[in-house]
Amino acid sequence: MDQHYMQKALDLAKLGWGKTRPNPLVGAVIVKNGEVIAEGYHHYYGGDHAEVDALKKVNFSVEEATMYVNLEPCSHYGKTPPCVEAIIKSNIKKVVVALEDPNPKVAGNGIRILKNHGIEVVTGVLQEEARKLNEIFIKYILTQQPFCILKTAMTLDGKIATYQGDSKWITSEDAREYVHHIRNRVAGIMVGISTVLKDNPRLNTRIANKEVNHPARIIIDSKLRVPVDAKVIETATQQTTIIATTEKAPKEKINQLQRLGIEVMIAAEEEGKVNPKDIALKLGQRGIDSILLEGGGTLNYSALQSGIVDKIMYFIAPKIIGGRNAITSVEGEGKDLIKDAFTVEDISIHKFYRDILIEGYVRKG
Ligand code: AOF
Ligand code: ZN
Repeated sequence: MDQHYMQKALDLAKLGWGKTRPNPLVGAVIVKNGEVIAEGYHHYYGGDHAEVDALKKVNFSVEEATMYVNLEPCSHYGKTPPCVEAIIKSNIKKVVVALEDPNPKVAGNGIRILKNHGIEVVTGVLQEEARKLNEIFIKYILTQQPFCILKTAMTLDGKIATYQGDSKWITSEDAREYVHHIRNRVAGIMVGISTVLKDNPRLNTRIANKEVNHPARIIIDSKLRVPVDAKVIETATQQTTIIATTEKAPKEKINQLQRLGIEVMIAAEEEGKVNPKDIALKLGQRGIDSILLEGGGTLNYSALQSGIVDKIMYFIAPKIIGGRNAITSVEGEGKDLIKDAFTVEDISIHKFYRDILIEGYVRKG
């Protein structure tokens, strides 16, 4: 039953997708005599924490009740008072926690304080699910660097476009719709300038009948070739647009873009190109906790090579197009030997209509 109620807490937490950043997704369920008596979740950044949201819903005693929460209750004064205080005051009997809070301000203190006040605490229920749900929060609170997801859509033979550059569409509508759910969850979406020149994309979130989060658009453009009539520039007043370039970019173009509402970020240079590691650091400082990298093959390779990629999402369509000049999902120089390959671990496979999604985590170090 513990797992059942914790799953409920995880599902409630997901209602906050796209709204709590850079704070975690947290859900809480209060159970008494085998019955759920209250549910709560963290609705938006700065709002009540899940535990307090749930406690506010009960108008009778929670003595003898158990709270299920997917993250350790906090013990610090932040935007709100510590949840452990509210829990202790409620006289709740037991708290079941999925994951210890990685936030150095909490990190085990919440659990310790609850135990010191005679509350029974059980930890580790659905821990792995809880860790995955908050993988962005965990990386960002510990490193101040964004969690980076490389997403690509390719054919069975690994191509992301035909030799003529045609790429519409490789995957089916179901898979493409899911990408908009991912965009809804991240702070930034990153592409290379060639994608802007070729596809003139909007890089926003489109989900029917839903209020969505539009991630900041991050365009890697070392020579500042972006045309001022590109869709991403024309809509810069409606959706944050960041262009990452180098010292060598022409000053007048920088000024012109800034006047149009673009944030120009100057990053360190590496062989004439923007250094992905440096841009990730600067984006982290700028408050961007997560990036969906939808770059072409060249940007994908340099991002992998620089070590900024945490997770991959490969959508694979059952199509074969061939062509030695058709670009693949990762280009660049490439590795000399198989033993040097980027290794992806903790793989999971999902199906979207006839397409397959392979997800996994890039091994570091
Ligand atoms: C949340 N929502 O439901 C829980 C959180 O910025 P503050 O003051 O709201 O505190 C944020 C920290 O509180 C967060 O980093 C995490 O350690 C802890 N728990 N945060 O935003 C919640 N339970
Ligand atoms: Zn709290």
